Amino acid sequence: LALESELYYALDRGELLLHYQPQVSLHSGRIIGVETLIRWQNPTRGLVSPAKFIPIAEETGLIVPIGEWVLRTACAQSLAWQAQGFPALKIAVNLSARQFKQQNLVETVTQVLDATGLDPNYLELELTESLMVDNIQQSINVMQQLHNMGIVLSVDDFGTGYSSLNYLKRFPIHTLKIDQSFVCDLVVNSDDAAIVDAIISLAHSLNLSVIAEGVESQEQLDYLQTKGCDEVQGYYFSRPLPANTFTQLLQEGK
Ligand code: G
Ligand code: G
Ligand code: MN
Ligand code: NA
Repeated sequence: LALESELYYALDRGELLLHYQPQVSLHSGRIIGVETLIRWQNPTRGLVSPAKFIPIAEETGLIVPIGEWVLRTACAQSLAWQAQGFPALKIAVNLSARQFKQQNLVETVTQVLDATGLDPNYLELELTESLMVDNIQQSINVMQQLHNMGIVLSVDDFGTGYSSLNYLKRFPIHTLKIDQSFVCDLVVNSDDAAIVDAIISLAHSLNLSVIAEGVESQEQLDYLQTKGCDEVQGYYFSRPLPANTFTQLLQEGK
C-alpha cells in the first residue's frame, strides 16, 4: 500500500501518537510548557517521521482530521496533567498551512477547547512565517480571533522563512521560536551566534518572548542565558517523550 493510503487509515487504527517535549524557563529554571509532536507507529514501516508524513497529510488534506485529533488529544492530555496536580503548563501544538487556511479553524479550536475544558490561555499554536504571509490580511484576521480567545500564538522555525519585520509588528504574536539550525553551531559559528543575538534583541524590542529550539549542550544553554533568552527546548533537557514518560519527568520535578 502507498504511504498515502496507509496514512488514511492510520488515525482510525490508532497508529498515530503524540510525544511531548518540555520547554524550560531560563528565568525560573522550571518546565513551563510542552510542545506536542506527532509520531506514526506503523506495524510494517515502524516509526515514520512527521517530516515524511506531514507533507503528505498536507497535500491530501488528511492534515485536517489528523490536526484536529492532535489538538484534541494534546488539550485533553494537558488537562489530565493539571488534574494530577502538576502545575499548569502551556501546551504548544504545531499548525500547518492547510489547517490554518481552513475556513472553520477558529470554530474547530473553539469546539476542542469547549469539549476538553482547557483554559485557552494554556494553549499555544505554533505557526510558521511562510504560512502567515501567504495572505496577510486573512492571516491577521484569523490570528486576531485566536488571540482574542486567549490563545497564545508563536512563530515556529523563526528566521528560516520570509521574515518581514513589518508584518511581525502587525501580527498578534507572543513568542518567537529561534530555529534549531541557528542554535546548532551557536558556540562555534559566530554568524549563527550573531543571528541568535539579533533574534533575541528583536523579540524583546517588540515585547515578544523568545524560545530557543534544539538546545543540546550546556555551552549553548549558557550562551542563551547570557543573552537573555526566555526559554529553551531541546535534547539537553529532554527528547520528545510519550505521555507516561513525560508524567514521570513532571513527578521528578515535584
Ligand atoms: O518531531 P520532529 O522533529 O520529528 O518533527 C518534524 C516536523 O514535523 C517538525 O517540523 C514539526 O513541526 C512537524 N510536526 C510535528 N508534529 C506535528 C503536528 O502535530 N502537526 C504539524 N502540522 N506538524 C507537526
Ligand atoms: O519544526 P519544529 O520546530 O516544530 O520541529 C521540532 C523538531 O525538532 C522535532 O522534530 C523535534 O523532535 C526536534 N528536536 C527537538 N529538540 C531537538 C534537539 O535538541 N536537537 C535536534 N536535532 N532536534 C530536536
Ligand atoms: Mn514546532
Ligand atoms: Na522549529
